[in-house]
Amino acid sequence: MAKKVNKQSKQDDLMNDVLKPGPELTDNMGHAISDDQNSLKAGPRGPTLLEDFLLREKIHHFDHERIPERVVHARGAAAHGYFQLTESLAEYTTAPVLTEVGAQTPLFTRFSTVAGSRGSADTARDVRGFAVRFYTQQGNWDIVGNNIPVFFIQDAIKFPDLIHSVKPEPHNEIPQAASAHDTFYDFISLTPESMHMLMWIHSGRALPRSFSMMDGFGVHTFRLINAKGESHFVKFHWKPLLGAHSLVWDEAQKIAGKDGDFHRRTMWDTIDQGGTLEWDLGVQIFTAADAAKWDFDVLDATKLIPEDLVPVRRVGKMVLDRNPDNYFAETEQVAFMTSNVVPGIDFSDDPLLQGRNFSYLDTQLSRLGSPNWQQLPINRPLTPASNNQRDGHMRQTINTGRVSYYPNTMGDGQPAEVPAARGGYVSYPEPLSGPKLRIRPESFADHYGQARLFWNSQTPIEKEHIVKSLQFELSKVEIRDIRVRMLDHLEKINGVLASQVALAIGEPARAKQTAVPGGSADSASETALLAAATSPTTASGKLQQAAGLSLETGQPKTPKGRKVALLAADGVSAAQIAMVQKALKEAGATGDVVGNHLGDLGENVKATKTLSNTDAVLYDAVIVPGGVKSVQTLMMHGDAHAFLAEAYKHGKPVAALGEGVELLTASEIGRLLRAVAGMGTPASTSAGAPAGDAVKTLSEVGSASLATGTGAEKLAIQGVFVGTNGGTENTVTRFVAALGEHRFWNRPSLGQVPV
Ligand code: HDE
Repeated sequence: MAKKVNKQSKQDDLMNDVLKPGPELTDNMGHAISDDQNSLKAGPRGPTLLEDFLLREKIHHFDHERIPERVVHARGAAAHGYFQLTESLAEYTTAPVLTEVGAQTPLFTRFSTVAGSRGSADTARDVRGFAVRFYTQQGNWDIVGNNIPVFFIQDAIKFPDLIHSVKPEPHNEIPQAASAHDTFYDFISLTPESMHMLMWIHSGRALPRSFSMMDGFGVHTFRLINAKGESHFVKFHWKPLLGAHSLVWDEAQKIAGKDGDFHRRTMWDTIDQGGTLEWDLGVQIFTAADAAKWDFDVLDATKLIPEDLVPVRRVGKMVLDRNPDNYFAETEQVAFMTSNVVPGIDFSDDPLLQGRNFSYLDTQLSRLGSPNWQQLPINRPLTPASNNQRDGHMRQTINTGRVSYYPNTMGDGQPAEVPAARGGYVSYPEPLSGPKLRIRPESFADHYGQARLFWNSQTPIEKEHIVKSLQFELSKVEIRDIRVRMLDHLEKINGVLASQVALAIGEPARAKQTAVPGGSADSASETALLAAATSPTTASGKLQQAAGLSLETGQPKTPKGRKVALLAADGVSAAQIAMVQKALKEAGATGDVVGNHLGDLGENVKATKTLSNTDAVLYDAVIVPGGVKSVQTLMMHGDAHAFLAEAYKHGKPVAALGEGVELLTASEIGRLLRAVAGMGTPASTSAGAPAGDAVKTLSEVGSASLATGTGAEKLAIQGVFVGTNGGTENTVTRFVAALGEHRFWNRPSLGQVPV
């Protein structure tokens, strides 16, 4: 029977199995252990005895502590939370989770990468899994989605091939968590249906800044069924309240080395410090008649429905606010299934979704090892399961009575079937007919039209990053034929795109006009050329561009959730540190004092990170507070110079206060900043200059004029903020507001920054 749930319900349910460590040590059978550190031996130096049941039990458990990792999406992290409905969809569905406004449904959400194994780095270029389980009154409902709204393939039968091609190559198990290799592009170049998704994969979408800054999509078309039994189609969306934002490739690669746990750590820390991660649930609802009018097929998972055709309606909010107690028991053992739907929600005939409905049930058996995996605490529904299934490995429940069949009279005919009128699940009676065929419908045949729609909808810098990504990945493909096949596909998306990639991999350009690619750095001339490069679309509802596809336009701008490095050494201005920390806190951002050493820097300022244990790529922005001694010390530190140069290169807000301005102007980027501010380059400025001299010289030449007048304004437009001791407060305010801009790509000559 349906049971009323609230946001607390699943936590209460899990508490039944939560085990806190007891005061005394026992083995698994409850025997108290007197010595857990020495095995039982025949004499102090003699052989270990077979009789040692304590040793055997401990090692036996250890030997079997691993289960197979997920075939895909092995690397993941999850959190608990709840969903609250703000707008009823009663017109479309009977599912109370989507009709009871204000009701809070507990949920568990797991984010993941696809290709890498469990220990791989969080920031690989990859689609992110975005799987949400609602523990509803009517049983579990899972939206097992991704952060990209389309998929590589149209038919489930191709999934093993796709995954085999992207996984490490079978002969040497290289490369880990990377698509930049021959087998992937061999397959992709023979699979034109993947071109739309490929464009997303090469965009910033595949490099999210954090889990809380990425969109989620159910991808497939689903159905909503209302009380009259009518069906409407629906696409599910998750829209992050912080906006969707991405890293850049150079950063993502460096983070993989500096902190492979970057995304899971950020989520964990946010929640641990009392914060939340939040998304709106959006729906695109449409009818079969609407679908029939469009020039693409809504059953084709390589196509999206542009928001311009069907706006996304925000109907509720997901809040993640509790970290799991145990990674294995919860995050590793959670077993999502696309087939977990509740009455009022149903499937479409998307052949990818149909295949998934089979796969997820099947995979749990080999991963969790028993048909009783649904009884694991994280998987069991809040509505108790009640049926005649019995036995099997690791059965947890003790089902009483003589009756384990239906129909029966000996058990009073129970558990009894539940008619639809009382909430029993009934599949939508879609009329079906037709010959049995292995065939792809004609309506799935356009493979390039929406790839062009995506391309056209990107800003110039986003196009540049897509080109850079393709240049990088294809240059790693060793077999030339494969590289050339890929260029043929890219040309069908856009000629300039194909040309710029061609130039970087030593092939002739395919468009008349070209620009010199800038290596790994953005090239201004290439970006300018790409700005004008668009292609006519097809299969896009007659749109040439669509809303919601670019990460640079239409995103909420907020400093919330951002992390700032405050570069400091002994003698740093405590007042300025306090001012920055206060402003960050008020804006919902955080700041780490990154010192020349850990701990006390004087006047109660504590460094929680050091120049050698952290890095600019782990922050959204950097600020250098004043304090003569502090700045003199930092001036001597190559790491401090590199910190600023790297943050600047990645387009992040950079600021300096008081004497801190001296470090900024003396760093590698000082020359560029002077040029921007229209001040020329003082000969005495060099990163390697002795500290005392540099500070003195630069004080005279630089900071005052950088911090005021038109020079300062020119810098501010590019996200660089300088404040003399008089004007620090205003500088900090502007710097913190700039965090919401995410990146400043209008900085000239970024390619010249040598980090
Ligand atoms: Fe999955 N997928 N998938 N997938 N998928 C799995 O299920 C599969 C697809 C997605 O955090 C597996 O429990 C097939 C699309 C996520 O635990 C497996 C096909 C989308 C997760 C499986 C697809 C996804 C998985 C591996 C082609 C986006 C991780 C372990 C028909 C809409 C969920 C497991 C978590 C996991 C099969 C395609 C998303 C093997 C056969 C499309 C987020 O069953």
